[in-house]
Amino acid sequence: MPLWRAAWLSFTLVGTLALSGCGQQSTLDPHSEPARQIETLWWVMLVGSVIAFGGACYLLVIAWRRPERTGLPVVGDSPRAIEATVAVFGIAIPVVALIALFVYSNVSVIQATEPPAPEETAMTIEVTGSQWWWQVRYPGTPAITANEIHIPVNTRVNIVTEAEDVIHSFWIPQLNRKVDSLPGKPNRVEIFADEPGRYLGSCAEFCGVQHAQMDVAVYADTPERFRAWLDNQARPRPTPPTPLARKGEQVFLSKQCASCHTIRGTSARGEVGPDLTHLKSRETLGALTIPNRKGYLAGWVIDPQTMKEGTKMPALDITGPELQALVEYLERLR
Ligand code: HEC
Ligand SMILES: [Cu+2]
Repeated sequence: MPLWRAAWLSFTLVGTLALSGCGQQSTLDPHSEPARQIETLWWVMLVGSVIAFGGACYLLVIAWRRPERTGLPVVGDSPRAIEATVAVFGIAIPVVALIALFVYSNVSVIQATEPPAPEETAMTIEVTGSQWWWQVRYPGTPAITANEIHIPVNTRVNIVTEAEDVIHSFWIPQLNRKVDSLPGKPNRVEIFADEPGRYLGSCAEFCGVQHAQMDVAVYADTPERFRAWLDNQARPRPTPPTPLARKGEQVFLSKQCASCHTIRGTSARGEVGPDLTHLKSRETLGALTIPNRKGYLAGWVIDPQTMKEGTKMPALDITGPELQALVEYLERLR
């Protein structure tokens, strides 16, 4: 294969691989100042490594095409010149480059992405990772939800993250750096979004079978929408409006559901699974695994293990009419 074809083929392959990493969870589409700093660092490192790699490839190609030639191009073959070249390219340039990168990333990027003092941010949200979902609390209000974090747009928000069981990691690439969620040791990160929208993240530390389906979404809303959302989340569950929904609540409270889930306004106080008080206000179920629509919800309740294999919610013995009532009830939890 001629050289140019080999070069073109590898360029295409590498390009395809690189682009397949692009999507919504991209560091290269930043929506906050810290995320922009991280993006700049990414480009600086890419350009630097392309120059270094390109130089090395150039020398290899020269050596390969002119095997009969002795010494180095330009430098020639005097031993002193060769030693000096090795010293410059093998020691001086790498040392300078690494020190420069160290100083730049530590002084500039790490500082910029460091969490500010909590009193400098408008609000705090507590995010706790469990196998395999995220609990989201708004301290100072009774609001508790799961996997879908709402924040006001253009507002600095202090995230305090911990884990319930094993180590997880919280990362919204478009908004800021990654922080580990550790059992018993809270970590903080600021999130800020400069535009309304949905910003996706995933658990970024392997944490067991369903690590790959432990996603999280940040919704940046206008301040009014956010206020309305939070006020609603803080309320107890809406009273079941129909007889079937009332029956559903009875089923929920008499089955094991209530020992794992909380529904504020009822006697259900379980803390193993997500708070379901306003379940229907979420767009997804099972940490963004399935859409929150009636059919999926019924499927989840009757057979969670098929929807998300290994999930900590067991399949319970539920009859058809009980399932119907349960779904009617859960669908009303807005
Ligand atoms: C042993 C504890 C346990 C029991 C019992 C249990 N669940 Fe769950 N449930 C969980 C856990 C844990 C999750 C989170 C699963 C995940 O995302 O991996 C969950 C998730 C859910 C969700 C999705 C919530 C969301 O926002 O993603 C619904 C709905 C739900 N359970 C309803 C029920 C109902 C109805 C019952 C009773 C028939 C029930 N659960 C019984 C532990 C339990
Ligand atoms: Cu994980």
